[in-house]
Amino acid sequence: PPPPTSPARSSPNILITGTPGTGKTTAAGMVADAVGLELVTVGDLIKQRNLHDGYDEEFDTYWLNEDKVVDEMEEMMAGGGMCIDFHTCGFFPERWFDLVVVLRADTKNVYDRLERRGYKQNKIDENVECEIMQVVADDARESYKAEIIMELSSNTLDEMEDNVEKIAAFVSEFRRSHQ
Ligand code: DAT
Repeated sequence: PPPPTSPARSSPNILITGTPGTGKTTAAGMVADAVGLELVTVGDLIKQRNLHDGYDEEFDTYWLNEDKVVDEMEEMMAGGGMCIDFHTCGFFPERWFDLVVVLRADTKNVYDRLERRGYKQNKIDENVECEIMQVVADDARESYKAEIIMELSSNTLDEMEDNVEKIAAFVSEFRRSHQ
């Protein structure tokens, strides 16, 4: 079988995942700025390009069409240098990513951040439960090699800065060793 990561990439593709409210979009934006990766917020892409099967009124969210998302992203992932931000990770092809970051946050922080975002109570509760049950971390472990997963705590701004530094250091080292 072909190797899961393409030796042709001179700049890595990284995935930043985690329960909504753990800080993905903030961290992904900072990483992309710091090291010059192209940022793709998959939630926005799904809305902009209609990569969904309609709207779920109960949870105020789109029904994800995984095949459409993968088809749409395949070409942009081919050259490397992408920073992908999404709350679900198991359906992406394993070969796309050189690093998978799973952000984690305490229940209270997830709750407060989503409440501030104006989420409905059922959506807040669902996401808090998702974080407690480690749904995204388990999904990542089932889908990617342990060596490429980085699980990072994202409760404070200090932790956020540390996380961005760690991810940026990975990107720099990857580029240095894949010249
Ligand atoms: P996500 O993309 O995972 O839903 P976000 O980046 O939009 O999360 O962050 C949600 C809110 O929480 C936003 O107002 C920024 C804040 N936040 C995120 N990570 C944080 C951290 N480590 N420390 C303090 N605030 C944080």
